[in-house]
Amino acid sequence: VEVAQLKEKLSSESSDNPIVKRLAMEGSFEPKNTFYSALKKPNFTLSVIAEIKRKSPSKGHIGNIRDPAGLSRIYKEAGASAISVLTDWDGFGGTLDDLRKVYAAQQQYRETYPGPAPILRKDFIIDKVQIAEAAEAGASAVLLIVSALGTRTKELLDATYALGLEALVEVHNAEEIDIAVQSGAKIIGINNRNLKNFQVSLEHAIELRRLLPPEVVSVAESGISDPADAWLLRDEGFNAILVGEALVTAAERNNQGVG
Ligand code: IGP
Repeated sequence: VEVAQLKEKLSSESSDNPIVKRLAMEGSFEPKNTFYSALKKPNFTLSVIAEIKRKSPSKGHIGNIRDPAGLSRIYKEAGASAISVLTDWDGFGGTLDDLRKVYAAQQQYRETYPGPAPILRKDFIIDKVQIAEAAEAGASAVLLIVSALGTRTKELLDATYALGLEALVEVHNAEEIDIAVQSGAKIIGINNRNLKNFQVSLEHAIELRRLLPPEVVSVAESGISDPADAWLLRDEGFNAILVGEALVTAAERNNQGVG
């Protein structure tokens, strides 16, 4: 991702939203911990973050998803612990409006245990305004990608916490794990997909997970399509997996909320 390019198209929507503006300027809240506690279950219990994803640069078309709210209910009722919503339009065909709809749909579980699934805003976040947008739209957490942010990871993580949100901090190698941990990350996602060649390697994620401090919640991301992969990752100690394509195509096969 070209950070300069991202900067250019940034906050088209947010610039005229007074709530986002106010949040970005003066936000100071206590993080609610909903994302962390949704993912951290007793040892050897694997949580699933189910993703709403229409297409991707590496795979092309994945699913039409006319009704993201309905798909989020299917995910929730199938046992998902959290919902990830891609809000990047150019690469993934998602919008912040998808996230708003998913938030509204999840509110119907307010009176049930353990309540609505917390929502992750999945996007290329490089500015505090995008975190304020996420908060305003109903997200509990945002994705922060260390390979895009480098030494700015701490600045954006601090901004996330100040807005009362949590972060999934994404890493690809040992050096990025160091940056994430030193920046105060509490939830770290190891991306199985190598962003340079799009190859997926679970072994790579398993090796890297051993470098995480024990109190950090570990998430394995990308390319997980087989229950055997999930069992393996669970046995290796991952707290959660993040699954997009396999769940979208399964729902589409069953004609549920997709297509
Ligand atoms: C989901 P998959 O292979 O199950 O659809 O992958 C998720 O890990 C992937 O969408 C993802 C992603 C990202 C997308 C991981 N990191 C960063 C956009 C930006």
